[in-house]
Amino acid sequence: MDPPITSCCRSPAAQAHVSPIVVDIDECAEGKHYCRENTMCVNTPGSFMCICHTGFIRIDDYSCTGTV
Ligand SMILES: [Ca+2]
Repeated sequence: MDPPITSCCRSPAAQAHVSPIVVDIDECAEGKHYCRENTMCVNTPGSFMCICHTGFIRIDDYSCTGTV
């Protein structure tokens, strides 16, 4: 006799529960962001943001300044 198949993940019912997973890179943690001085890198799904520190003025998407 063949032994019983012990696969947990090959039944159609199990596959139906697999949902698409957004593969995101944490650019902040991996140092792949381009945030410059006076900003804080914030990871977002598929991208990242550079947030100005409190009191600093945004120059562009990646940098802020404390002096005008
Ligand atoms: Ca990201």
